[in-house]
Parts: sequence; structure tokens; C-alpha cells
Amino acid sequence: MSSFLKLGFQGLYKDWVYSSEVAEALETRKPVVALESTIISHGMPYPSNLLTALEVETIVRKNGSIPATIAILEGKVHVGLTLDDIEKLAKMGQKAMKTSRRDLAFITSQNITGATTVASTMFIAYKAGIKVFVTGGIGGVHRNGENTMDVSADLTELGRTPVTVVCAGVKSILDIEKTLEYLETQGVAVTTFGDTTDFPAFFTPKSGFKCHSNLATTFECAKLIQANSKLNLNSGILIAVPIPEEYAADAEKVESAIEFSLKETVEKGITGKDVTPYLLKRVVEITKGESLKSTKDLAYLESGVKDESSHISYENKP
Ligand code: PSU
Ligand code: MN
Repeated sequence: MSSFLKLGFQGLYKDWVYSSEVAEALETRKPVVALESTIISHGMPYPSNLLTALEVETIVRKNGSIPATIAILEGKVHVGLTLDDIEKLAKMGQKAMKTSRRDLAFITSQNITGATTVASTMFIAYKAGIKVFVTGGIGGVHRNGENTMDVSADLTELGRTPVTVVCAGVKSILDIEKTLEYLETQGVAVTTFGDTTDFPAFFTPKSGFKCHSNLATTFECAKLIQANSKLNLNSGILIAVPIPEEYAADAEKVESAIEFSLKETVEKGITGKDVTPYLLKRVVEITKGESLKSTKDLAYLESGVKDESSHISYENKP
């Protein structure tokens, strides 16, 4: 709180709440990385969601940046959460409102607590002056999306908001080929990172669909971000970093779990914003945690820790 008061940082919107370290970093132009919160409430079960959220913040710090996890708490936009806030969201799970761009006016006018998706996190990050955002997997065009028109607002947000999203690709619960097509339509600069041109499928390093661009180093990525900004394109960038082979899930197991869960959504009439959380939950259940393990491994990777489910204790918090 002290630095917040000392520096008098308020940001663009006077009623947004910034954590003191994020406020200080933004005012003194230190690097800040935005993080979403729907992955906490709707993307993973408790307590893995809590441990992962804290571990990701630690990784961001270890790499010299300040993490800004974004959420809406009792109708207020929060940029940078306290440990208690993160724990509350992790425990609320699906009781927190899944908040995409279209929900922002509603949730802030009704004083509701919600977790932000990639789309709304990008919007808030941009307005807060944060240029880079890291997450696991983004939303996309759903399978059979040509009939349901279920296309995540994450893709249109990438087309309209100049923030760089770094992720592990798109989960094959979605139609990856159509997702890439739609990103092209939206004018999003999409690239793979590392030594592959195959777009990654989150659980596995290759999806079988090619990406037109590949960058080998973080320096090249920085140049891309700078060029996007210089051109004033006002659209986003997607950098897809493949999961290393040794952490990848068994592709066949995951695929059969996805197909089974997709059938269930049709049988149970699950539609709209409930589809993604339902599929994520069922794939974890059916693969008996194998998919969750990859999710956690991805997050823990840079900290040099391999998941044993319990060995990142709550006490290891930042
Ligand atoms: N994909 C994942 N994990 C997630 C999500 C997607 O592998 O947690 C979440 C993200 O918050 C993403 C949102 O922005 O789901 C997309 O939901 P929808 O398809 O309803 O737009
Ligand atoms: Mn949808």
C-alpha cells in the first residue's frame, strides 16, 4: 500500500484497484505480466488451481517481472491480487462468475465477484498499460463451431487489443485448424516459439497444424512486439510455446477423453460459456488427472520443479 500512496498511481480508471507492487511497477516502468483468473476458478480443481496460480506468480517474479493477476472482486476491477484474493477465487471455483468481455459492464454494475477470461484480462491489461499476458491455453473455435457459432471472444479480443498473449497453444477440445483460420481473419500475429512450426496443442507439442511464423528466441519475440506496436496495428499477438516432450500427456488418452466429454455436452445440453469449463473438468476426471499433470508441469517447468502434486506446499507462497 505504501508505494501506491507514495507514488500516487491511479491509472486510467479511478475506481480500479491496483496492488501496491503492480502500481509501483507501472509507474516506474518495470516489466509487468498479466495473468487471468478463469483458469483458477473454472480451469482447474481446488487445490491444484491455488498452487498453480501461486507458482506461476513465483515464476514471473523469478524472471524479473511483477505478476498482475486480474479479477473482478465485488464489482471492482483488481489488477494484482493478494494471496487471500487468489485463495478466495480458488475456493469459490465455478461459483465465481466466468467473466468475458461481454460480462464486464454487468458484473461491475452489480457488485459481483468474477474471474476474467483471456478476453477480459486482455482488455483490462491493455487499459492498465500492461503489454504482456501469460496463460495456459486460450479459447478458440469449438468443434462443430461452424454450426453452433461457438467461437471464443478470446479470438476477437486478440483482433482488437494490442496485448501479447504467451500460451501453450490451443487445447484439442477445440477445432485448432479453424481457430488458426479465425485468428488470421482477425489479423492476429500468431507465431510458434522454439524449433517448431507445428502449432502446439497444449497437452502435446504438435497439433498437426502448421503455423506460418516461427521465432527461435525471446529477442525475436520482443522485436515482433515492437514492430506490432510501431505499426499501430492495434491488434494482439499470440506466441505459442510448445510443452516439452517429456511433460506431454498421452495424446490418445486425452483425445478419447475429449471425444467422450464432447458427446456428453450434446447429451446434457451444455452450451455457451459452460462448454469450456465442462470439457476441462471432464478431461481431467476421465484421464484421472493425467491432463491436469501436464497443466501443472507446464506451469512449474521454469521453476525447475517437477510435479508430485503435493510438494509445492502452500507455505512456498511468494
Ligand atoms: N482453455 C484452457 N483453460 C482455461 C480456459 C481455456 O485450457 O482455463 C479458459 C480461459 O479463461 C479462456 C476461457 O479465456 O476458458 C475461454 O472460454 P470460452 O471458450 O467460453 O470463451
Ligand atoms: Mn463460447
